[in-house]
This record gives sequence, structure tokens and C-alpha cells, in this order.
Amino acid sequence: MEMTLRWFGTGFDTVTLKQIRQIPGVTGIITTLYDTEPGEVWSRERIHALKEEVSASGLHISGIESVNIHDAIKVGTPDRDKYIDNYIETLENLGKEDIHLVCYNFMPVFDWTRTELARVRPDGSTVLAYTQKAIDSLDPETMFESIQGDANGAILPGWEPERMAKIKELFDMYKDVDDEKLFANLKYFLERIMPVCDKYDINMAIHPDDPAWSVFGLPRIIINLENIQRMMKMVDNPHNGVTFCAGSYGTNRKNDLPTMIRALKGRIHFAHVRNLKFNSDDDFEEAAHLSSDGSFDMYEIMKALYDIDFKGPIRPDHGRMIWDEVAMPGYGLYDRALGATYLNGLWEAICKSQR
Ligand code: CS2
Ligand code: MN
Repeated sequence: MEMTLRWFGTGFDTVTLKQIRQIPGVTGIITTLYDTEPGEVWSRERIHALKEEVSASGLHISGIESVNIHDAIKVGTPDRDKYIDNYIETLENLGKEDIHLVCYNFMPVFDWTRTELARVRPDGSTVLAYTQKAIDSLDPETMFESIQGDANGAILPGWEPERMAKIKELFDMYKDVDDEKLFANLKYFLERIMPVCDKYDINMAIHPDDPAWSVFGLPRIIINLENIQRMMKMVDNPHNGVTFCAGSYGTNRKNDLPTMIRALKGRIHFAHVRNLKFNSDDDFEEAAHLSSDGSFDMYEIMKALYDIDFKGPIRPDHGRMIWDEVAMPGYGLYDRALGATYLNGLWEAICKSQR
């Protein structure tokens, strides 16, 4: 595996490449063109400039998270082909710039959903948290307003104010889309993009829905092993793979993470590893990466990745806000650096004990 960190780009991220370069063992960057809209073509020039900027810091781009999917593709409207053509052009430009990993998600309307962005933990750190009770008593608009104040001025991925302004329209677009329709639209999209992925050896790594169940009545399909296997079978190509996000699949306590990892051998192209602390089945908060701070056995997760001979990029996921840092919730420097170091420590110990 290669240890990486997510970076949102100059002007969007409070963390600098220089700082990331100083986290021991982190060599790769997972990044994006944060100011592009879903459906827009990424020009080769901009991708090239991003690559140069990252290399100048002594790091390199290990993958893109995310090239977002336009709602027309997820809904399957008549104009979807135009947006898929654009997506293909973006993939082509990434391939020509020697980038071979693309993380994306197929979640309707929102990316991840949390009901609090700054819940205070016993140690005084603040974290993202979720309670089903809050979801059930709010509508999405009110929820956005209630959490926005804790965003530290950052634009949260998938929760851009321009999108939130059109939220009613968006919900309306999805009113006839159920799980089956969403699967069919994902299949259509994947079938169209696989030829360009084959040509440039681009691994597509779908990110799970977070939380791994339906929210606000919207369909959600990338939530468990059965559905991922269905997705991989319906377009059976090694480039059609997954981002194994422990914190997202782990929201559903029925998902046995190490077992899932073993079952997905060969098709995990990217790993997000983080820990959650459950207060009840539908109230959880994001803990430090350390096993004993949360509910997951992080050793078992890393061991499963080792056992399947995982070679791709891995990154710590959301970190807590600690040491008075002010950053995008989940994406500060300090706790993610601790997370990367801890995961590297587990990995070294696993490798050496297997000799
Ligand atoms: C990420 C997701 O911050 C997060 O929760 O894991 O936003 C992820 O980047 C997207 O869903 C991938 O498209
Ligand atoms: Mn993730």
C-alpha cells in the first residue's frame, strides 16, 4: 500500500503540501479540481498544472477524489449522454497525464450526511457525528442551515451552497428513482466509460454511501457486500472497483469490515481507513483512528488489507479537530497526520510479524 493524504488544492485547503510532505511515510496526494462542477470537462492543461504543483513539493498525485457525477447521469435523464461524454473526456485527459485512479460516488443529492460537524468528545476534540433522530426530525434544508455554522468557513464536498439552493429541484428530479433504477443508471454509466478505462488503465473506485442506508427517503445502493458484488458483476471488468471506506461501510453495524475486505480481493483500488464510536446503533461519532478510541478493530482492518495483498493508495479519513486547529471539518492536518502515522505503524508491525 501507499500512504496518502487528501488535499483539496491551493485556495481551498488550509493544509499545505509542504506540511503534508513532513508527515512521515506519506508520499502520495489524493486531490481534485475543487472548483469544477459535476459534468464539466477537466482540461489537460489544468490537470497538468495540478500535477506540477504537487510534484514541486516532493509528492505525487496517487489518485483523484473525486470526479463527481452529474445528477443527469444518476437520474438517467435524456441528456445524460452529453455528461457521460464529458466524463469520458475528463478520464482521457487524466489518463494522458498518467493518473490511473478515480474515486467517485453514486449518492443521490448529497455526498456524506452528518447531523453535527462539531460534536465535543470527552477529550475536548470536536468531530462529525450522526443521529438518526436528528435526520428524522429535520428536512435537508434545515439540516444544512443548522450545520453550516460549524463548517469553519469551508465548503463541504457535496454540500456546496449552490447545490443547497436548488435542493427542492434536486429532490424532485429523484422522485421516480428507486434502488433498481439507480443500479440501472450506474450500469449504463459504467458500460460507457469502461472502454476509456481499459485504454488508459484507469481504476474506477466507487465510494460507499455514507451513512450506508437511505436518508431522507432517497435511494442508496453502495451500502453492503451484496450490493457491491452485484455492481461488480453487472459490469465485470477489473477497472470497475471500489473505494473501501471503513468509516462509511462501518456506519452499518451489520457490515463486517475485515470479511468484506477479504471478499473484495483484487477489486479494492483505494482504501479510506478511519474509526467510529457508536453510542447506539443509530448514533455515532467519528473517533481518533486508534482502535481503543472507537468501536472498530483497526488492526483487523489493516490485517485484512495485508492478507489480500492490497497495493493501492490508502488514506486516513476524517480526523478530529484538535490542538485548536481551524480547518474543514474532518480535514485538518493534525489528527489525520496522527491517523496516517498510526496506520503506518500497524502496517509495519503486520509486515514484520508475517516474515
Ligand atoms: C469522503 C467523501 O469526506 C468524505 O466523507 O470520504 O466525501 C468522498 O470523497 C466522496 O463520497 C467520494 O466521491
Ligand atoms: Mn471515505
